[in-house]
Amino acid sequence: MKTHEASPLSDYVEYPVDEMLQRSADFYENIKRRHSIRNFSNRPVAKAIIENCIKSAGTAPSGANHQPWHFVAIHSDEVKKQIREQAEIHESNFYQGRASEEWLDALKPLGTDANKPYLEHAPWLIAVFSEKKGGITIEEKNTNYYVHESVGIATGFLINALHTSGLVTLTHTPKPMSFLSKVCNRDENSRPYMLIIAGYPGEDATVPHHASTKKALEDIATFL
Ligand code: IYR
Repeated sequence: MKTHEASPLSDYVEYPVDEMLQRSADFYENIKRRHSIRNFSNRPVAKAIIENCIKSAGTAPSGANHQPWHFVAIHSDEVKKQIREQAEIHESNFYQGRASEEWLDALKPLGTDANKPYLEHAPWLIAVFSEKKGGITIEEKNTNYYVHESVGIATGFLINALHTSGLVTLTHTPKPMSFLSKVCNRDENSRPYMLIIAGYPGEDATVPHHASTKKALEDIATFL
């Protein structure tokens, strides 16, 4: 039977209210400069930066603190090539018929297609996996809770960390994604969740107008 033990909160930092207001405004100004980029430079990015970003993702809250995630950071040209090949096969099927007309219509303003050169050009691909079974240590194989929610939050932390470090990102969800398990040597307990592409923007990187149209506060929030 596990027991409850706790230490006093010692690393909380309280800011004066004015500073808090300024910090919240600054955070918004910074995070709204994050865009999904589909044109990457092949400039290298140090592994240590990616390690720090993944460590940040690993601090996310999760069901029973089981941390039901695994990140495969891919730098190898050979592995990137395999991922591009596989993803493009699936994406071709998607764009040539598997996707509904409505879906393809929704994607038109983003200008996406089945070609995914960034999967080879970008210095880093981070495949995010969710773990069906686990626990507080890596050896455990207990039930994980709120897996999707937990991995979603960790992925958000990861994207924020990469952006804050000065990199651009793309959240990519090839459909189906199961090939990622094989390419990344994950077992059947691991389910591919998302692929994050990270690096410097290419010189001709663009932001689709459609993607920068954000809903107003009144449209996304209700204060009671
Ligand atoms: N996976 C495809 C299609 C795609 C789907 C959605 I929803 C997007 O927001 C963007 C793309 C692709 O990557 O092209």
